[in-house]
Amino acid sequence: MTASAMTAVTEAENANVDDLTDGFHLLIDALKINGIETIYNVPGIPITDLGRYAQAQGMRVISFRHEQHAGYAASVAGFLTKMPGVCMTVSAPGFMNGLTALANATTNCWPMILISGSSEREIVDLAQGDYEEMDQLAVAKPFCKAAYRLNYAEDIGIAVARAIRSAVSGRPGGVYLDIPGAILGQVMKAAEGERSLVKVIDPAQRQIPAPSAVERAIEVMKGAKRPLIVIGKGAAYDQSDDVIRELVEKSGYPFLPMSMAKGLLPDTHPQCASAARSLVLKDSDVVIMMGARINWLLSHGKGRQWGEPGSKRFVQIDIEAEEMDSNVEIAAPLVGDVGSCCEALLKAMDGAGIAPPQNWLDQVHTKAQGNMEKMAARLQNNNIPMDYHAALGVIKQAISDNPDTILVNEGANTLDLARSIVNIHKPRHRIDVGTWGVMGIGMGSAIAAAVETGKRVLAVEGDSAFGFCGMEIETVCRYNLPICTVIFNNNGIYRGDGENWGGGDDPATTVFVKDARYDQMMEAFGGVGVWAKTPDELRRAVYEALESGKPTLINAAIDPAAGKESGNIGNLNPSSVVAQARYPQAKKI
Ligand code: ADP
Ligand code: TZD
Ligand code: MG
Repeated sequence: MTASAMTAVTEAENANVDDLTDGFHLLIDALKINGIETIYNVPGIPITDLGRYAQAQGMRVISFRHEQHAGYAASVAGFLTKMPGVCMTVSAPGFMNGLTALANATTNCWPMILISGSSEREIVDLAQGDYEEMDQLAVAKPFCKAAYRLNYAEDIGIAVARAIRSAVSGRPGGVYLDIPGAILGQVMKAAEGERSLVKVIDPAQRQIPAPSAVERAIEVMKGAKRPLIVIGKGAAYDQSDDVIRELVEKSGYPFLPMSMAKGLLPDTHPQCASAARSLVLKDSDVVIMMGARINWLLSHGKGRQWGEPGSKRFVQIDIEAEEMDSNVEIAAPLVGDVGSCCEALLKAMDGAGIAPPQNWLDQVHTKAQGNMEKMAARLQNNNIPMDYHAALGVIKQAISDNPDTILVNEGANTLDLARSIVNIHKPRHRIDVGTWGVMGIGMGSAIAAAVETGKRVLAVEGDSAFGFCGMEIETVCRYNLPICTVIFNNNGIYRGDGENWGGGDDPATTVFVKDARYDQMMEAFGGVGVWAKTPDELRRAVYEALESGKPTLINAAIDPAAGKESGNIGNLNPSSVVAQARYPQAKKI
């Protein structure tokens, strides 16, 4: 301990307890003065009392069954609110469970702070075998944007401020804050403690693009014959919904929303080109990327999907300068926040004669209409067992009738088909597997969405995806959250009809227990459980759940033979001539 800290503690010991504070309360106060009101938590040594005290001090503390889901909840809170979501865990194993979510937050560019208690520093540093011993700070570093450790209670204020600023400034991301348990019990004078708190001023300042960069972008746009705007979840995060819409509408360009940018402009908007996705990606000549990375989700901007090599010029709006030229040349990089870049473009567009040729718009419109009509017919089917389209026809209608509902979505076929079928009507009303395509985000995301917005949530989950986070339905019931979980139960991963290729008694690697009664799990916790085998039963149960707001789980029986291997991304599975020769079954997938 520093000399000044030692003096402070000695002085504190001689003072009246009413004039004192401690690490627990300083941490709670530091979060609160910065507007953080919710902690996503799993209790245990050394942070059990921290959760209790936070609740006592008026914070909302949502205790989960597993840290990974508390972490996913915190990251989604960050995406929805532009403030870091806070996840709190115990040391080593709890910390490691939360780390996946921290890494996922960083990958998705969402602000989150993982606060983990840690063991006695002196013992950890000498590797003397403390309770849950681990050098957590060192472990966390590769997985987050920044990592800090506190050593004195008097530093809590500055450490929390630093964590918040790191999480939300520039490209947002995950931050780790290591709290050795002993610090929580450190005592200091309340007045000094209060002075040590730091309120973070304007941590995510607007970043105005350079005027020359705006001019360059306008020049590229002027030459466009077949323009396109791709909107990503960075734009959804930015919350400049009005100015984004103004830019899209003023330009008249067709737009393609990435999955979590759906609803920024409604999917039913006349300029929405989702139903003509292949056409616009292949044939466009100028593409404006707005808060969307050109990564695997867009085939790295190359290959057949993007048409002739060299046929595109990209304008890219991103807060992170280093993102430019990550995969392809960016003709006009615009470094800044989406709102400021759109405002600057809007001003510069005045009188610049930017209007897409009508024949391009007609071409896109005709293609989209044709595809939508084909799809509409498939969504009406009444097949039993249900296929994905029949079940998603119900979900699509339910969201259209209840557009304020937040849709959470994960799985393979369950994800890919829902993403293209279910229209989203409002910004930040779709949360899914994100950049990594990670399974198990569903329940944490649904809980955060309900807690942060107070809205109804509909979580559409593959049965495998649900299995990664299913125990959190107890959390949903315990906090009585208005979440309706629909499990697309096809008895397995991708399909439920796989066979053991060795012919043995063990089941195939991708199948689960047939007709598992997930609905009964929900009933075990006092929620509403429904086993729905027809579109009508599914419809009734979904509408009732959205009406009542009661925690509900609908076990929707889906044809085990309806899905495709890996949904829409089967092409990413490695393969070899050897394997194909050895296993005839490998060919038919
Ligand atoms: P999607 O998966 O929807 O295509 P990505 O997560 O790949 O979107 O891309 C989001 C991009 O948005 C990231 O490159 C990130 O740096 C950027 N970004 C995040 N916040 C902002 C913001 N406020 N303004 C501009 N760009 C942002
Ligand atoms: N583990 C994690 C954390 N993330 C993953 N993406 C996977 C494993 C691999 N995986 C997928 O990419 S999708 C999927 C797994 C296990 C499950 C698909 O099955 P499902 O959906 O039941 O959720 P469908 O409707 O049966 O396709
Ligand atoms: Mg499945």
